[in-house]
Amino acid sequence: MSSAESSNVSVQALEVTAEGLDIQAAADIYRHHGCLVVRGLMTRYLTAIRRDIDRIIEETVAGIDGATRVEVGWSTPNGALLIPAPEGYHRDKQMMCLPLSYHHSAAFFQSAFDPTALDLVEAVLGPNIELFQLGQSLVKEPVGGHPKNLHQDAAYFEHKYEGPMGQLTYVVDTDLENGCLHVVPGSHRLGVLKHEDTLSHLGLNADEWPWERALPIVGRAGDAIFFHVKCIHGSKPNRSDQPRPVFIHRYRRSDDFIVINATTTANREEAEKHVAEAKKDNQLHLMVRGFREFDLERE
Ligand SMILES: O=C(O)CCC(=O)C(=O)O
Repeated sequence: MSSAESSNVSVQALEVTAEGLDIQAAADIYRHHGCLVVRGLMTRYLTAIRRDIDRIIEETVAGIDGATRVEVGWSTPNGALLIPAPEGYHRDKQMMCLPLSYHHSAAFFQSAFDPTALDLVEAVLGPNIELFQLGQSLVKEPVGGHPKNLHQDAAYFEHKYEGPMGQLTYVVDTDLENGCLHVVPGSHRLGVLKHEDTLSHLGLNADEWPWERALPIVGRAGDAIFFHVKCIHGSKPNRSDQPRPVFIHRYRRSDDFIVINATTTANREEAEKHVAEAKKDNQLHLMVRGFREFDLERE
């Protein structure tokens, strides 16, 4: 194992509780390990967000027959992303990404402004922070819903500076049976690794990066896991009889921007040729803290 990984890190070393949170201590854990678990951080938003996720799941199921082919699967009319279902499943397609976004759900948008979460993000990224993209929700369907192979988000969106700080929240109690997140503490110091095309899109080579190299984070609904854009993470299939949804906010420095955007090895290879052309100009997102100064270079 590389020296950048801390093979003996326990979940206890990564976790804090939202109540009475010591922001600087939490930020230190994040900086050191590239990941941090804040127990109970998002509990107060759950009922409303769960209601909206359930509505989107209903809309998505109703739209599956009208789904059209896209590069990495199928898209339903409401914008959900589907991938091939596991063998023996009652449909040929399963849900992966739900169109839960700041355009769709006020409850979800409000939760992106959680003051404690933003204090923590500010302690790591500095005073001027924007939302990266429009938020995300992933659902694993019951009885074998997709695994997300170990990967770094930087394989999908590599940034000029620090990159986004992700915050993934469990919407239901999540454990080894229904597909809890696994993280590799310290892996954010490994640089961007070579990824392969897998069923769940870009992923690390499974022989080189077996699940045993990662630490499972079992948690309650409302627990939030912060992870660095280069922190290796992923989750196993959902073997329970209920869906396993999560939602994700991503925050970045207001001057940061994508230099490589990819979903497959082929389009990543192409994007790598254009790094020098990347600019902030068309990547202004919504500010959640601080101020964006006028920048003539950008305009
Ligand atoms: O749904 C999950 O558990 C994994 C989410 C994830 O890995 C990602 O969004 O990058």
